[in-house]
Amino acid sequence: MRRQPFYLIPRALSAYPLEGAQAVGNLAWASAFELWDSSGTRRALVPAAEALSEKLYAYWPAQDEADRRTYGEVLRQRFSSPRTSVAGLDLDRPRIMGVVNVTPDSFSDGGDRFDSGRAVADGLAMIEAGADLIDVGGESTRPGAAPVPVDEELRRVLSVVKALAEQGARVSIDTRRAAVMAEAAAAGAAMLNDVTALSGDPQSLSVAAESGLPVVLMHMQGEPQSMQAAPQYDHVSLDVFDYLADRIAACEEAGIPRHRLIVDPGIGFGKTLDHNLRLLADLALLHAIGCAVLLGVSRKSFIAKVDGPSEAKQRLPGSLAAMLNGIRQGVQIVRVHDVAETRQALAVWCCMDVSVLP
Ligand code: 7PM
Repeated sequence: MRRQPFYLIPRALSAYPLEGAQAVGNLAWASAFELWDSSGTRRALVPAAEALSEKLYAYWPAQDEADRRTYGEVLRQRFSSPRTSVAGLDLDRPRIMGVVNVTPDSFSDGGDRFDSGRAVADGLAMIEAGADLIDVGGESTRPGAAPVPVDEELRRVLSVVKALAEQGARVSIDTRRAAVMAEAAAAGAAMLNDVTALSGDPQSLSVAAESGLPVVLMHMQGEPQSMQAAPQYDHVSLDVFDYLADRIAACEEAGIPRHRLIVDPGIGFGKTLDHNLRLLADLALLHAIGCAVLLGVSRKSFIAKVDGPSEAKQRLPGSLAAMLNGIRQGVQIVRVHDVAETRQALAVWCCMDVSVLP
């Protein structure tokens, strides 16, 4: 049995409000919804006006009339509630998060000295190229990656976070460790980004609450070392939705208000190709959680599985295509390695939005 009485997956998405369309987040409108019930069965595809009206309840047994009505009202509010700003960034348009990995593949001499000066320079170049945020990570979470000791992770990231923050950059720290979150916040980080959605360290919920910073809660099934062995889901989009909804509830209980939380489906984190493609097709479902949505598809291996073998740096066209699929579904933040190319793709995509044309 699933956790929600029903699920409405937004369909027929557009960048402007057609008659009867329902806002899904603040950057997209849905003119139809696919209805799924709590057993994970697809029930119908209906116009938005019908999906968010009393007619919706015709699809569910009478005995939970009150639950349906309450949940229907909750869903309407969650879809429509304003997504204002995070880390001082107004979410009135898609925002770019540039990735700075301070991990062995970024080591200049391949030894155990990494080049923090180069990491800072890369971050500043990304800001110049149009990044609104810089995500700094010291522990590779690629499939098969071994954990990095905390003090090694701190040694890698703190000087980079501090230097970038001092230059006025909005820095996000990509870590699952409470100690790294606390130190990075003290060094000037403006956002926490946790691939374990604050479940990977017993202290991280309290540290995140204490920090006052916005937090990206990402879905991952299993651990990086083994997550790609045999990913299993009943229905991947509904399962990821339920997990993120549970993590939001845990954060609210720990004193982190919903408006400081951002959700992320975790493409590539314990998912097969089919799971990743289904999540990308159903992304707009996540707006029903009522938080901003972040998407990370940049250079990920699903692109090579779709188009044929390629090195990470040869996956820019696929990265841009998957990123724009997210933008069409109202995603507010995209996590990318290629900032200038992403900025140009977004500029062209957004300028054809009829709501801005004269
Ligand atoms: C496989 C390939 C796994 C690449 C991980 C990666 C995300 C992230 C990373 C993401 C958020 C990489 C990533 N991916 N944080 N950190 N969302 N919030 O880019 O999708 O190397 S690591």
